[in-house]
Amino acid sequence: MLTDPKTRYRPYTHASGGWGSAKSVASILWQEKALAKIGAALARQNKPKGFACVSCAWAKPDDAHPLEFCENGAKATAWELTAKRTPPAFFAEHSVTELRGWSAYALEQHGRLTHPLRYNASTDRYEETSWETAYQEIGAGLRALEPKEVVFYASGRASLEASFMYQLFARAYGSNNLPDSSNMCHESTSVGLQESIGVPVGTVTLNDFEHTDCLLFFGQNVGSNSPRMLHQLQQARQRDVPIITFNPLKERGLQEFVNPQSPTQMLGPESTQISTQYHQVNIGGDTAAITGIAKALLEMHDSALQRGQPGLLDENFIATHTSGAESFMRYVREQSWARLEAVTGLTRAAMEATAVTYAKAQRAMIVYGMGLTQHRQGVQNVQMLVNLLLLRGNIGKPGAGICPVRGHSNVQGQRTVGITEDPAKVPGELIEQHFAFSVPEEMGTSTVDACSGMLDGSVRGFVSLGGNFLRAVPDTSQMEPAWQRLKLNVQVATKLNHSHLLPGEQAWLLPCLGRIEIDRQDGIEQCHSTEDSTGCIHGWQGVSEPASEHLRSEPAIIAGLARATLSPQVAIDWEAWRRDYSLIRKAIATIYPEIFHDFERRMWEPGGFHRPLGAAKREWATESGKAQFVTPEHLIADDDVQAPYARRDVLQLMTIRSNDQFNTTVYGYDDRFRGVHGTRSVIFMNTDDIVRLGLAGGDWVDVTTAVEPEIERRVGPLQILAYDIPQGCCAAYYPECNALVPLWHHAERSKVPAAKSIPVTLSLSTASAPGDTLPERGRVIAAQG
Ligand SMILES: Nc1nc2c(c(=O)[nH]1)N[C@H]1C(S)=C(S)[C@@H](COP(=O)(O)OP(=O)(O)OC[C@H]3O[C@@H](n4cnc5c(=O)[nH]c(N)nc54)[C@H](O)[C@@H]3O)O[C@H]1N2
Ligand SMILES: Nc1nc2c(c(=O)[nH]1)N[C@H]1C(S)=C(S)[C@@H](COP(=O)(O)OP(=O)(O)OC[C@H]3O[C@@H](n4cnc5c(=O)[nH]c(N)nc54)[C@H](O)[C@@H]3O)O[C@H]1N2
Ligand SMILES: [Mo]
Repeated sequence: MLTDPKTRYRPYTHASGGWGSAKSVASILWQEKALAKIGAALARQNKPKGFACVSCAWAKPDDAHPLEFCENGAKATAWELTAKRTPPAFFAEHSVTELRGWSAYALEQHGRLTHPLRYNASTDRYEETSWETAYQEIGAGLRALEPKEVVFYASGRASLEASFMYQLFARAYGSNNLPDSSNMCHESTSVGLQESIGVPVGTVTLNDFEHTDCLLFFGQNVGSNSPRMLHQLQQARQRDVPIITFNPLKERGLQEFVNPQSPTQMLGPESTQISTQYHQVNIGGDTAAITGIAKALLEMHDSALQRGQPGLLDENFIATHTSGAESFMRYVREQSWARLEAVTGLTRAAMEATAVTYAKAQRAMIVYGMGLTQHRQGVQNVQMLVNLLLLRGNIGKPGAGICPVRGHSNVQGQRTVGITEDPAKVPGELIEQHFAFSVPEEMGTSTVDACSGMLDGSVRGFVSLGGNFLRAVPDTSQMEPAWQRLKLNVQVATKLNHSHLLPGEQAWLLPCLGRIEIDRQDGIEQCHSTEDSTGCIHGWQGVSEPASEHLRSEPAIIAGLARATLSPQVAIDWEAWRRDYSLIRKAIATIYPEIFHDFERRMWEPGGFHRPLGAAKREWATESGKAQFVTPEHLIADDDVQAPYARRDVLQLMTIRSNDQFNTTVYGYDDRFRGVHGTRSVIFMNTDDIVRLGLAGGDWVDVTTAVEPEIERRVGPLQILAYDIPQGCCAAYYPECNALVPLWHHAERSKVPAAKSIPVTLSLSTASAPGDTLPERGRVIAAQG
């Protein structure tokens, strides 16, 4: 909680990147006390024979910059290479109950875990154990449970090698319960794109950024979450390519950028303007906004034809390559401008302006993120983007296409090599043929299903390959007691987090090597691979000495668990794979030959090798054999919000990331780009809403979920910050606000929790405000311009 007298709000008027970024990196390097080591590592980040950044999944260029990293990648590196340690002696001093009261920041700042630990309920402490004892006890524990009672979660970082082993382990054990962080993230993409264009991933590569002549940007905060992409955006802007952004917030990274790695830009007065049009759409207003753009496009098309000029739709492409266009266009024409304006909060002129720019472009791309996927209609949002692209044939040609920005650095790759709850998505026959076990037929659990299973008692065991499940999922106050009822909880992790601190009957904490660390097996250095957001697969290798000699690599830990759990009939020589990862890659290539043939050589190609994507070549692996226009069923992304919407005191809350966090990892309490310093206990609000609700900027409020009142979901106190955000919308930080998201409030079909549109009400807090010393307390904080 915030007691820091340095807490303050100061609008950030500089460009993203620039000196602010350099300063922020310097301060974290200093804080982690390992300057030389981290500096040396950074020089090899995202480089051939270096390591792939542990932060985001953005693509790595083939001609890497001498310092191919960003502010947040540098922070992530420093976080992993910190000189601080959390050894067994630390746990002897602090009980688990005590540690539970620590902040996420304090836990992770304590440094890297060093030894395998087992929870002892009688002392309420984690105690050192040996690796072999841990494997044997966990193996016995898993064998004592029914396979369908156990969930195998993965957080999206582990390499292709570790991930492939992990899903085989789970399936050979008998479970398809393989959710990963993608279930809370881009699963709406995987479902939506698969149905619309026959691939579950984006179609563009870095090369397309060089050829595009229009970029539309929806619900992604590039400056904080994928800053290396700013280089591509800056280059596009230097070619005068328009960038049109739809986002309720005016994110700094989408406004201006100074490349912190360019001396001339750092010293000169020039920054690059990123967005040429910026539309502050209402939360959940994207489907309506795209409908409006499409409507304007159709109107322009019609009038061009009437004037005897060529139309603006790519009619040839639509006729040859698509299906469903008629119904979609009918829907679009039927929507009234008045309704579209009301739902989007944008003017007709704004939607028309976008259509005019879009219609001029021969090659257009759409980039998007969590602002679209984390809604009740997240899948539909994604499909609307595709609809807009299809109208002008913008898929399957250079400089055009769809670009979901994935989160975790290998989240896309984990799915590619079989981490999915859906057995239909893995080549069961090949697995059976080569490894002598059959893939279970029953559908496994998504993240949301795994949570429901914990709540109803049907899930009793949990194995976690990284991540912080308990803090990442919705409904914190329901999930915490359920988590404690688990019989068996196994966490493979690098640092301590709250998922480790509500242990059930039996719990283990298995510390692993981080990606930046040298992975030696029997004295020989191993390499790994990952797939980035653009479907490129790269090899990489750790460069730093491990944080402790007792750490094991993720493949080694999975091999140890598998040996101790599975029957010897499974024809996998886990020990051989552990000793030599090239054997794992060989097995991956055997099971997925189309993507991974000649894997060992191609992973070292500059920029990685690209997986084959039918849609990029206009081959549509969809039900109709064509790219599919999907007519929306709802104009608003959230019907839950609609029901109580009539109540004027209900606001729509989006949970967002600060510039100083990586998911549940809090690096610090500043959100520099949004001008917030020293605190995360804020709620960003529109000035008119503040006044209308009888509140004042600086007030401390409790936030309550406005649906399903039988269950009280409340977070607070948070301090009101008057901010430039559309009326009726508000924002606060994830994961602190996860307690407000009901578990059932998730996207249809993809089951991604609808973390970007939670109906909430506010009340003045009765709790004593945590920030009595705040200079701003009690006075209206000026709205950001
Ligand atoms: N430094 C850093 N990098 C990260 C992460 C991190 O936490 N820190 N996390 C990683 C992960 S796992 C992921 S998934 C990505 C997440 O990266 P993003 O996809 O950028 O996700 P968020 O930060 O949640 O922000 C989403 C953006 O959507 C906007 N938004 C919210 N609701 C709506 C809406 O209804 N419509 C529109 N148009 N916009 C909306 C918000 O204002 C915000 O700018 O980043 C990855 N990279
Ligand atoms: N309300 C709300 N909820 C959300 C979101 C939101 O926007 N709003 N975003 C969702 C999204 S997009 C995502 S991806 C999820 C994130 O969910 P997770 O991926 O589960 O969470 P992280 O915070 O990334 O996990 C951090 C932990 O991973 C461990 N770790 C770090 N590096 C390694 C490693 O190399 N190996 C291993 N084994 N462990 C490691 C550390 O112990 C660290 O504490 O949260 C989701 N939840
Ligand atoms: Mo994510």
